[in-house]
Amino acid sequence: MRLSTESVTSSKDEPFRILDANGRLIEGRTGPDLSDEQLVQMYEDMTFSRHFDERTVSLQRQGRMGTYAPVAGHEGAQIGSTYALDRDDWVLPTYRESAIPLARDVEPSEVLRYWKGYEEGNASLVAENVFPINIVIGSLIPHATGMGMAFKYRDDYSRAVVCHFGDGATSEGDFHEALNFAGVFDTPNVFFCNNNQWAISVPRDRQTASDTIAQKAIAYGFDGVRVDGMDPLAVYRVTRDAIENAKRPEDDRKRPTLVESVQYRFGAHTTADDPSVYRDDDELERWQRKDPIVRFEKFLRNTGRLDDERIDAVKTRNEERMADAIEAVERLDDPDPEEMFQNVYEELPSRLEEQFERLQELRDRHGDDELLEG
Ligand SMILES: Cc1ncc(C[n+]2csc(CCOP(=O)(O)OP(=O)(O)O)c2C)c(N)n1
Ligand SMILES: [Mg+2]
Repeated sequence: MRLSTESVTSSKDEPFRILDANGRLIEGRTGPDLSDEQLVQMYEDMTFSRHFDERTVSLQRQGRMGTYAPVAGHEGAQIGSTYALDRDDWVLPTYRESAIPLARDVEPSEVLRYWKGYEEGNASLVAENVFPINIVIGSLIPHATGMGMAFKYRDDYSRAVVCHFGDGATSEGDFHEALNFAGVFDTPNVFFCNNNQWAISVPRDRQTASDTIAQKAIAYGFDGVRVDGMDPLAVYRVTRDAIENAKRPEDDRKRPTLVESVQYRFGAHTTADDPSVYRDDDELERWQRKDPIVRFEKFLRNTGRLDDERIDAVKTRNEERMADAIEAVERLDDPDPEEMFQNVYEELPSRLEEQFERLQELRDRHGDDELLEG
């Protein structure tokens, strides 16, 4: 488990971190190679993500949004790793990573559009080198390796491919196949595991008997590293190192890296879940004390980059940006339910054909409004 510079020091028990709980640089660690402006923008992106989350959950509760998977607790991991990307790199997020397209300048209304059931919202990500989101656990990982292989075949060493997935995904065959191929074909991949301790109601210790997820990289012949996912600066550093390694491997190094980002989801798995039935409030409170936004805000205040006035300005901008996005998405007509059957198969398999016909019958008999209420 080694990467260049300081992040090499990450050990089994202590994930690599740069900031302590009070937002101070840990002794011996250096700050990131980001300008003051970029650091404050990073804070704005993290706080916007939190606001986006709160508003979207509230809209879902009011019946104005579809099922949504909250980000809260993951902002440091998502924004820190996204800031480490170069413009031409690709990132493959899961359903939990709404902050990633937002930080890559995808319009918030497009991200909302996806969660409201419009496939077009997903398609718009591609312009910013963000792969379309899907909900099938682990399924993006072989695509990421395939993308890495394609760049290598084309002798294009200017791009890395960063793929996100959860701790639960590491139990899927897709994870193992993808990492095995990446090791054998030495592809420019960063496999970013958001270990948030739970896969819905399955705790991390029921997911794998390995001490760490990072150590699984050893079996595939490349580096694995653990990072504190609630420290955006540490995540930035580790991901940056991994991306640089993917593009400029030394002779004895493999290009791919497995990053285990150790963090916690504060909210429910999705708006269709109730975490109080399977996890303790104490655990949640312990992790809330490491809130990545509070910690980063302390760092920016301690170092004179942020004050009350600037924070208020960020808050106002976030609220206006989100209000505009909601207005834009609510101006659209509801998506056509027939879209559920499009864009996957050239020709519908018979089982889906039957379901499609059944939908037509129900629409004819009841009309869409009654159907949705029922
Ligand atoms: C192949 C597959 N199996 C099961 C599911 C149902 N499912 C949705 S989310 C989830 C848990 C995933 O947990 P994890 O990978 O840790 O990601 P997290 O939600 O914690 O970010 C499961 C089992 C699915 N979507 N796809
Ligand atoms: Mg998880």
